[in-house]
Amino acid sequence: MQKPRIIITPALSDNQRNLLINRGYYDSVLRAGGIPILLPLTDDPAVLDAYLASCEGVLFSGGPDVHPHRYGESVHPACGTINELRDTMELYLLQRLLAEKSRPIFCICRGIQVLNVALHGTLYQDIPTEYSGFVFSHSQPEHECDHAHHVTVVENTLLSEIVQCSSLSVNSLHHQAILSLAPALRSCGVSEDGLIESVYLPDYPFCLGVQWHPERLADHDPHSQMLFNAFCRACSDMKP
Ligand SMILES: [Mn+2]
Repeated sequence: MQKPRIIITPALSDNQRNLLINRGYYDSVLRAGGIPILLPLTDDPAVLDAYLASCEGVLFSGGPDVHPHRYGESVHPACGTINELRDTMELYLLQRLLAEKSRPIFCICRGIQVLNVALHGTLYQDIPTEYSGFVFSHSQPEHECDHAHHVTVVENTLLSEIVQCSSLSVNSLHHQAILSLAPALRSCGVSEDGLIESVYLPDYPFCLGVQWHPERLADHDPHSQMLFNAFCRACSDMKP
């Protein structure tokens, strides 16, 4: 079988001169049998349409905060770095994907937040200052590649089907999270302190979001690699 081509949205270096991608995204897709392809940072629909036409699946990677005006709010002082070009690019890609329903989608960290905003949900702009249920830090860079907290897996969801267990040990590198869940999305994973950490879109071939970073765990954690395997399998299955 031909390997599915997976396009991945890029991050930008602090000096804005380099497109970046953590190698875990590439390695996890490669282990899953896919071909990872990094996108340029552009909001040109003709370019994005061409990339979409040439791929079987789209991975929305981690990155800066979505501009709050995208969900009807002003910028909170604790909101982090924003890249409006990337907002425009990713919201365009999602709009196309969700309309066509023909390519699997995997959304990681910022990705789950963009997905929620694209479907009319909202975000906590900063967990420590806006979420009263906050009991431990969700920003644990010292545990980038190991356990930071648990996620309870909701039964009978896309996530439970994939991982076949009721609890996951995850890392945590986010200061924002889903506040109001988009009406079309379903929660499929919740942290010990009550934040939505995973969502999926029913009635779509494969659309999964996770708030943690499985790409940094997948080389030693089977449940993390299972997410990439299921995504790439779905991409292969959709190939004509
Ligand atoms: Mn977390």
